[in-house]
Amino acid sequence: MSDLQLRQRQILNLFERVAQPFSPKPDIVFELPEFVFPSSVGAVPPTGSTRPSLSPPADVLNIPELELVKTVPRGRLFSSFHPAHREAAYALVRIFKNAPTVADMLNLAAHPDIRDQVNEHIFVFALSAALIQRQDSRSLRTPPIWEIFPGKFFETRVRSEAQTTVQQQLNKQFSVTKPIIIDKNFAATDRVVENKLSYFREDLGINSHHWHWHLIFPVEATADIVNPPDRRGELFYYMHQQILARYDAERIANGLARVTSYHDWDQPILEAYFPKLTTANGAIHWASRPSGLVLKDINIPDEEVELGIEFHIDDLQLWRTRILHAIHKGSVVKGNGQVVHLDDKTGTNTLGELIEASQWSADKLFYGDLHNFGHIAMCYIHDPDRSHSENMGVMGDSVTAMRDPIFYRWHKFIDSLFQQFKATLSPYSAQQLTLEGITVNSVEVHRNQPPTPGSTRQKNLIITGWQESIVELDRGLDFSSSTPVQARVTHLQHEDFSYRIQVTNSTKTSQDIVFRIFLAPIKDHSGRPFSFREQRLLMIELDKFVARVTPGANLVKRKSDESSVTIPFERTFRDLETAAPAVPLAPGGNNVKRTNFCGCGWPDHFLVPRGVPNPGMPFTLFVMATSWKEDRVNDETTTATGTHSHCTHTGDDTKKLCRNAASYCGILDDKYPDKRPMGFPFDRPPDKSITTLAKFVEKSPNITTAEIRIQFEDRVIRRFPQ
Ligand SMILES: [Cu+2]
Repeated sequence: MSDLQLRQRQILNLFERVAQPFSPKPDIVFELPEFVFPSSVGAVPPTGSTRPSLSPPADVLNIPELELVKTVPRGRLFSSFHPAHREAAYALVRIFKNAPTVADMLNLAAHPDIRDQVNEHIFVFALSAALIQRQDSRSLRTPPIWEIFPGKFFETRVRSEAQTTVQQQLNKQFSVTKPIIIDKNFAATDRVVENKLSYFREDLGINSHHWHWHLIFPVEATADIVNPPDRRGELFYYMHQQILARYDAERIANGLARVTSYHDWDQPILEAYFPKLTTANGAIHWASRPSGLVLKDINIPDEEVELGIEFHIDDLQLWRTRILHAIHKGSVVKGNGQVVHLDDKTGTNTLGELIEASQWSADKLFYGDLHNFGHIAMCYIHDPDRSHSENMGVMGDSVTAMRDPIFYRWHKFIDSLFQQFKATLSPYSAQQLTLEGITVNSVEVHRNQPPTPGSTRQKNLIITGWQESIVELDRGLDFSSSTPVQARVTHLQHEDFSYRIQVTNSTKTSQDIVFRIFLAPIKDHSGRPFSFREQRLLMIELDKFVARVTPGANLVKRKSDESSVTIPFERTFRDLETAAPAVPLAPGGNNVKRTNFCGCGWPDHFLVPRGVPNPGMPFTLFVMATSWKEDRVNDETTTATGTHSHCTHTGDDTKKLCRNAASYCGILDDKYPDKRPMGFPFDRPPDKSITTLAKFVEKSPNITTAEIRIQFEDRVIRRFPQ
């Protein structure tokens, strides 16, 4: 086993059954971490090792900061929106990051005083965060979050079925185990209209994306831990805005009105959510939120099992007022009195840090903690002072928050703050919206698959349907089992397709062109066509890439699975164990940046909305060409990473190594690879005279649009072999 393979297998081993005492695999050696131990402490060194082996003794580590980490007890739920929880988690990130080498970090993580004593959710959060942030661990991969914590994704029933499966195996009743079937509507019936969207809200990839995003862009990290990632606050705005655009398209396809903002905080919340999720052998459940509850002041005392938190809904009101004041005055004031103008370059970013709020907020005392405390108020709405000793609801955890319909209503409110700021900026000028010498004549989408019998190959048609994928549960369940336990989940999928863009370059030289591809529904749920003011907020970014365009006519082709927005379905624990390491452990080389960052990205299987059955749902496909020379940030981002990488690394290669999904996730330790505001050209309201999309594009030959249809077939389609 190479050094890299050993580290990879150690990580997988550490992430197995995290709620149970650690059990190292026979062929994986963990050693006592020398750097925190006096050499006299160890036991007898195993053969071939210079350091003592881990077991026995189970000593207590001599790390004072661990006290803070353990303020969130093992077995309890963890909230990345709760300030005291975040502090505890970041104390552990710091401990991991301070380990001299990756090997030291993993050995330390395996120590009983950490692995078996620290809250399991914090353990996974901190080790995942440290693996991403350390330069020397970039080539190592973490297993999918749904296999680490199946309890955050699958209903409690699955756990008991899994136990039965294991028992049958042990009794040898069946030689081949069948996967447990997970109903995509397990949490509710279609009798409640909101639940038509369960397949979106409870999707594995969507929730995993949200967890990874918040892991990569932490709120709490201090400067010694992580520098502010480039345009972090703006990404907070844009990534969540895009979630809303995608959710709205999905709602329209299901005959529902667009999501409404939740800003009347004394009004009852009518959309209920009953998660049916548990952890810790079913002993801890995520609370349900019945219809009709109203936000109340939060006053949770410090208890042995729960860290306290106290604030009033009035505080949220006050912070909202102060933020709106800043937006309409055009500046925020820092704690030291310094005025920061909200200009068109950095204003969105400044506001993002303020609204979320992160530790890079201009003044957290004054502008408060609006978005995070909203999550907290909603996750404790059923028991705001814990007088019933109830646990939090799913809104408290970034892994589960997107399951609840209120997540989208809350974020619609958060987005409305950004939109009020965007409305203060002047509309894009003709010069910003055109590109001299480049005409985009047309765009088409083509199905890659041969047409199904009875249908003819059609252009401008995308087919969606259901795909069944296998996930493994045995590494994440709370009981030990050497028997594989698989589950079969059903999720949305689409047939692969390609874009064909006809471009004329009337200049005399070749040009590197950025192609920006968006998609938006044309009509609302009642069939009324959207005005441009409405439609621009529904524009979903599908892809952004650079291609060289030579003088004269060009045909630019691009495959749907090369998107700068998406990542492929994550590999299982078992895949990662058996896969040969793809990249060297040592830093250096471009692929270092392209490895364990991969969990962040919109799931490829949700690249396009579901659409409706035959004849399909009409969408506008929008393509804009801008100049890479003007939009590029610096020379480094033009090669192996960033937008350009999507041209140079394609097909199998990107699937194996996992590409950057830079549009929503940026690039680790690098600049966001596009100088334009995120969401350009739809991020600002247009001039008042522009009421239709046709008017918006009429003076820009570098833009073209096409009407396409997305047709949903309510059957299982096969895309990747399982
Ligand atoms: Cu979020």
